[in-house]
Amino acid sequence: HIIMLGLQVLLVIIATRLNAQNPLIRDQFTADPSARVFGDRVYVYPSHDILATEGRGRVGWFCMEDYHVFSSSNLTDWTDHGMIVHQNSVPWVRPDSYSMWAPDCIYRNGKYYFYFPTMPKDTSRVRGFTIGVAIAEKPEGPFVPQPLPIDGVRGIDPNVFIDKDGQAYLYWSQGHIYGAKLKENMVELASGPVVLGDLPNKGLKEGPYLFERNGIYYMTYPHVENKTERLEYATGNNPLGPFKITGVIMDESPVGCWTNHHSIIQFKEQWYLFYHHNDYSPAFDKARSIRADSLFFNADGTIRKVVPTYR
Ligand code: FUB
Repeated sequence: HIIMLGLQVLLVIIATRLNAQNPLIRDQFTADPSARVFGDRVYVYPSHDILATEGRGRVGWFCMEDYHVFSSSNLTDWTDHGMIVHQNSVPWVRPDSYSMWAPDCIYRNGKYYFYFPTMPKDTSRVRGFTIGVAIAEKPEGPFVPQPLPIDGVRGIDPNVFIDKDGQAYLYWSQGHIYGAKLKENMVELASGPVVLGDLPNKGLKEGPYLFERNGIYYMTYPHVENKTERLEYATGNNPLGPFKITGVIMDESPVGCWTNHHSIIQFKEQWYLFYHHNDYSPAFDKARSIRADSLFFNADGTIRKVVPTYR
């Protein structure tokens, strides 16, 4: 009896601990988590949802003015390193846009490159969203924004991948998913953008995230055909495809957050999916919270569906 009781207490503690993990950040809204392993910590670069008010953004819509970065050594205790980029600190950004949407960050040759989509003041080159870069020497900054956005890019949701041969790629979305090679300097395109045309042609696709495992390139993306986004993936032998639509990573949310946006990392031998949901704002799905769950592969390299731990 004592052993059984002890086991039950242990299970309750474990269950409480696991449940306690999501959402990851509890004192502010966060979305679109781009997770990266730098050294022995996980760094997450999310969007930072705030609530629009008259004169601050568009009421009822996404509203974001800055980015924070968070890090953890155990995926449970998170350090907020504070604000790293604000719309007012980037010379080319329209200060009244409140559109600092889903970012990404990557390490190369001693520097950290932070990519973010937002609206430019000068619409003569690009109307709508474009993508900028800020550079730091440490993952938590300070980040110095480049004076201009990346030439030749129109769209949102940047994602960067560096292949084994050192070639870097930038992906983004604008109705479809686009990809292009980046120059060694990480702030200019080295090739013209191509549409990744083998992905679903019906419904909105956005939030591309590419990773490689055992020689398979996984192009993963949120895709909405009905009401909410489903995380799907396609696989190929090359970072720019061709890709073959392969499966679903996470089903549509049954409880009404129309966006989902993710990243996938391996940390200490375990793979994880980072994503978001409107846990702390059930009535308004543009105030979101980031989450993470373990992700597993089958022997043939396909991904087992992740079932979120909604409460
Ligand atoms: O966070 C604003 C937008 O919502 C992102 O750019 C999309 O991926 C979706 O999550």
